[in-house]
Amino acid sequence: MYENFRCGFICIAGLANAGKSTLTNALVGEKVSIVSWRPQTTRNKLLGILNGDDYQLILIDTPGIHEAKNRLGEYMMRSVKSGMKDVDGVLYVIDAAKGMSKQDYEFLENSVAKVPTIVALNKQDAVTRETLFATLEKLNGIKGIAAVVPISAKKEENIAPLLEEILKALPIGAPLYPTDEYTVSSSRFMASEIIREKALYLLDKEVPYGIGVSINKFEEREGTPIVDIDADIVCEKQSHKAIVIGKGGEKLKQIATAARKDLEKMIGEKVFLTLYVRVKNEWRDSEYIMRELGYDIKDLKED
Ligand SMILES: Nc1nc2c(ncn2[C@@H]2O[C@H](COP(=O)(O)OP(=O)(O)OP(=O)(O)O)[C@@H](O)[C@H]2O)c(=O)[nH]1
Ligand SMILES: [Mg+2]
Repeated sequence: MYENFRCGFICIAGLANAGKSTLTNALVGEKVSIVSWRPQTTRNKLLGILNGDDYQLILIDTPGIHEAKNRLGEYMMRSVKSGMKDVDGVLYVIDAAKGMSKQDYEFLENSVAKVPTIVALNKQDAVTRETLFATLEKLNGIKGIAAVVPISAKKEENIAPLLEEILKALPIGAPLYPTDEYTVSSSRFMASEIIREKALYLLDKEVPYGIGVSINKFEEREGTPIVDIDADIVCEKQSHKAIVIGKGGEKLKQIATAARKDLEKMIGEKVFLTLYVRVKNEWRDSEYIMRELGYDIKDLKED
């Protein structure tokens, strides 16, 4: 039944803020990963599944490559490594506005030697043709790249030709996930990510980087189309707590209102969202609290 069917895993990698999650969502056609203008938005590897008539493309969105400064950063970099394990191909995303860096070269040299590697030169909408061509030229100098496709993930430009190149890397095989699903993330996890996304947008300076979210309650009220969600916004310092709450609770209210709207869209029911703010000192260096916040810390220990 599946003789001509293709199915495989493609890891999406690149520097922080390159547009990996925006591209994941554009390819899947659904919001699988949260997006923000801040680097280090994605903290876990996440699956996005695109089901076609004769293929199932399983995308692994990963955290942006950066120099880890704490245990959370180390965990994120381990997630990239683990996301690259046993994949059928790599989709490497470069921000055309930033051009090629030493880290991009290093990653690509290493990747092309191992698996089919496709490059998405992203944010073509934000640069001149000259800038775009200069980077394309540099990429041409790297031997072994399967394809380079200039795109705009945000404006959904050139996504179809990119998809065509990606599908070439998939082996013949039956689907590995149900063909009517686009993610395997739980609703609880998605809810925590949506709340974190709003915190990333609405908080300033270093505060949003130290935010974690844990869902304490996610329950449908019996006999009603209403879902109650209680969540903790965890921050790193006592002084941050006051900032997250804001004057007269205004900031927390803004975060809750924005998150509730997205949660209602995701769940398709009315949501009552209650947010609490808690301080867990320097939690980004505590494996214990990271585990409490749902980070699958065993990734940190794997090699
Ligand atoms: N102009 C422009 N901006 C884009 C494009 N794609 C993504 N962005 C923006 O770039 C920023 C980062 O996007 P993300 O998708 O979160 O980037 P990421 O690579 O997943 O980032 P990390 O998870 O932090 O590594 C956001 O502000 C996006 O709106 C694009 O094609 N054009
Ligand atoms: Mg991301």
